[in-house]
Amino acid sequence: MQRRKLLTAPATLSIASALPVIPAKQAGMESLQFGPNFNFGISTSAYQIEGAVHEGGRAPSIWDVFCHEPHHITDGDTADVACDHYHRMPEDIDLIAGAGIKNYRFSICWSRLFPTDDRTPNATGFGFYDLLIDRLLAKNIAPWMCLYHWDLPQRLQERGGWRNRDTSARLAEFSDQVSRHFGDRVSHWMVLNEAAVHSRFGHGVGVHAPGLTGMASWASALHHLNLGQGLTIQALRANGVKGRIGTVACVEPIWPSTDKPEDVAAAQRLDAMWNGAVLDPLLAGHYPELVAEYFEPFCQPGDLEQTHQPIDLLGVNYYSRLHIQADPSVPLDANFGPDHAPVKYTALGWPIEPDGLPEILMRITNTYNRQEIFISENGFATVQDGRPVNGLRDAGRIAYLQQHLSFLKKAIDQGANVSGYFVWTLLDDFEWDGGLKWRFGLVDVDYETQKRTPKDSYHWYAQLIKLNTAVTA
Ligand code: GCO
Repeated sequence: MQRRKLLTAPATLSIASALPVIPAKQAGMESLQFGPNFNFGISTSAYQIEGAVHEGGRAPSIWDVFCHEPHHITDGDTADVACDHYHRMPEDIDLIAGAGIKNYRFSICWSRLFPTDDRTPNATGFGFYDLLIDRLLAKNIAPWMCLYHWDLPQRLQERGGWRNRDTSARLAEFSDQVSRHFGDRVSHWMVLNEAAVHSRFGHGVGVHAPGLTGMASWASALHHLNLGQGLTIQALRANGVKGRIGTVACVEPIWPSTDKPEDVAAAQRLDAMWNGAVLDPLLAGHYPELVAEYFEPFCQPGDLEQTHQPIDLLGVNYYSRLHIQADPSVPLDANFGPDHAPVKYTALGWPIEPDGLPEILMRITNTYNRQEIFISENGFATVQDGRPVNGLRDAGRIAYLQQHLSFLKKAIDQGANVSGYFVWTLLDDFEWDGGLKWRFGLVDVDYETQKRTPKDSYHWYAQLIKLNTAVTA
């Protein structure tokens, strides 16, 4: 996600390569003990790694169309091949197993499973995910399946996509069929990934697929995502799936850049839009007052009972705080503003703020009745052209992960009910509008040869998991 699309990067970046180098073999792991029931995992998504966009009967998604239009993606990259995971899936699962990771969150590609219409399954597509899940289970890795990570079939976009209320029912119908097929083997079901980003960036400001803009477009897309999520949770429960049911949201503390009243008010509005309008309909059955008016044209009587469903656990993607100032030239009069010094940045210009993690976890804990949470994404990108000069020696990434894990522990000590932590991500992958240049993986991918090479952080994470397992076994 390009969190800073609406502003220019800070003039002086103290980039994370300047973080203290922590030797992978020490790295202060002794303090990172999370107990016997804690789930360490790793996350990916279908569109970002699979490639093979024309194979196995797959039809285009909105992202295929968006990538092939000019000027959307850095360097004109596409995900046509990406990490070629579709052909290299066994090797990639072996990498997960090789690090001792016992939980894998992945997403499924809707237009691979139902390319032509909503009722005709594509046996080749189902076969691919059957093999994936069976291989995971054979390696004793729990499959955490995300049903929708932004790659809507283009055929549904042509009928209005998420601005069309019917797409909510289509998601539930898709999930119903998928859960009947995989319901005996999936350990955790995640309905959506980051409805805030998908609605705002894809349907509000147009920097993600399907490239739409405007407040009405954003609000209708988000409401229909929320509704589709509620209907899906009910469908999964009705099918009696074995796995636990949840969803994934990016939840970030939103701070005003200054204490000027207009900046404080702008931060409150953005918080209602970014965090509240995703969590409240699901966990409390309403929209936040500050933005409720935008949803009125789309929210029909009874909708908020449908969106308000009990979940077993909430995935929280955390990268940093958002620092916001008033800016009348953008929707909601709220734009990114200067950060609070002293803050370090990743190479993407995202602030490194591990102390924001307990802040947001305690807020969720206190607001939503101690909801069980897992960290579904947390990770660190470098930006790279060509082959890595020193990309495998990723001390900055190790430091980032370690700092976030220490603050996660603080949140647990303060009472947050957190049962897992998943790193974003296994492989360097296709990072949406950032293309192939942003490298988040624990494993380096040479896109010329598709050779995978574990970085230091991969070995560090393996060691952390081993240490936790050894102590708790
Ligand atoms: C998101 C998505 C991931 C991203 C990751 C890094 O948060 O945008 O869930 O698909 O790739 O967060 O940007």
